[in-house]
Amino acid sequence: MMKRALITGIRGQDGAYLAQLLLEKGYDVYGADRRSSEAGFWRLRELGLEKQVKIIYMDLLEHTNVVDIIKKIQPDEVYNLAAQSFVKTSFEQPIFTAEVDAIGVLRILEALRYYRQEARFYQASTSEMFGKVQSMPQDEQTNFHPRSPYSIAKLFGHWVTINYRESYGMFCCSGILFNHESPLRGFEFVTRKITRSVAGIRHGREDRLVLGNLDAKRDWGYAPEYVYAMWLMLQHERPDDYVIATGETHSVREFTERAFDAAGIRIQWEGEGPESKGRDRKTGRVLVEVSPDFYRPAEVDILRGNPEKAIKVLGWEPKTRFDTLVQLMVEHDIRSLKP
Ligand code: NAP
Ligand code: G4F
Repeated sequence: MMKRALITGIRGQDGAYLAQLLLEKGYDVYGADRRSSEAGFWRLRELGLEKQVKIIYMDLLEHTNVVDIIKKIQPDEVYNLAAQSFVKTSFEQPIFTAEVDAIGVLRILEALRYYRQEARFYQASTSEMFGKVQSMPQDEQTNFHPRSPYSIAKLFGHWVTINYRESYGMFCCSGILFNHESPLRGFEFVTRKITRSVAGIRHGREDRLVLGNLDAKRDWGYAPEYVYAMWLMLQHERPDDYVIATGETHSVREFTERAFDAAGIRIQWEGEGPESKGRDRKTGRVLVEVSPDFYRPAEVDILRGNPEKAIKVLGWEPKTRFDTLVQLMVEHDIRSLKP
């Protein structure tokens, strides 16, 4: 019998890659969408999957809607990827973020507890929960210190997932995924903002790139490999929680420099903090500037994960390294912006 999977957040980066993986594996894939404009399906369209995923309407804010869908679909596996996922917005919309990212998880778990307890459940947890990091690198034992309404809401989702596993014996896994990027990444996140801007500058369509904190460091991996880890978690004989990361950390400044390199432009830095500037070494033109508009009220300065447990127990491994990731994103954006 064909396995039936329900993916929430189907319009997002991970939703698209996960749908692709599950379709390749022969699943019947239902994609839950909160229904906005048609244009939002650009990722599924880009992967040629629009007709293969069965789109159903489910908003995590609407309890009866969630219950109804779980009752109707009777999924074997549920991947909860839906979220207000932009950290900066969570400072502006903390209550909405908590409703979706914290209580939304509980709504799905309650629906499963009553109507489909045997389903396997994946919760999209995040390295942001480590926040002001308590040790380096971070693994499944590291204490959390969240620094945004987003990560506080996600921490609730993480613990309630564990609680339903421990209280009701449900097959619930929480994947603590570090940042993962791709040509399907949203344009508001720093990596895609950079690669898209670099491509625009290269084609003469943009003047300069304006960023926030250049010194923040992240452990950046490649999204298609990370959705594979989600699937592996639900195939294992026991439900558990796993850190998924590359084990490397790089600054926003390094990402920017590599991205310009990949477009054949060498950057020379000058100044500190908000006074930082990046100039084209050849022409002296300013290509990168800093604006405090992109700073956050509380920042996560550095993240670096230790994926040893996932490597040992799940047989997962990160393959795409930093330079390759930057290169493939820049090349994609240069191609797609070509006049
Ligand atoms: P994404 O591109 O922002 O996708 C999130 C999706 O959730 C969007 O399609 C959005 O719908 C949907 N959504 C928002 N509110 C909803 C609601 N009330 N009901 C139903 N759907 C709703 O995020 P992503 O990068 O694919 O990440 C997937 C998940 O992993 C998220 O939960 C994120 O927080 C988490 N995560 C991501 C990373 C990363 O580096 N990418 C790392 C760790 C954890 P619309 O399209 O309609 O806005
Ligand atoms: O790309 P970001 O917005 O991602 P952030 O905040 O790390 O969150 C992402 O990864 C999390 C996993 O750790 C996910 F849970 C979450 O859903 C999301 O996918 O920002 C990365 C860093 C930050 O320190 C930010 O301050 O880049 C810094 N930054 C500097 N200039 C900027 C900018 N971020 C953005 N978005 N835009 C800028 O201009």
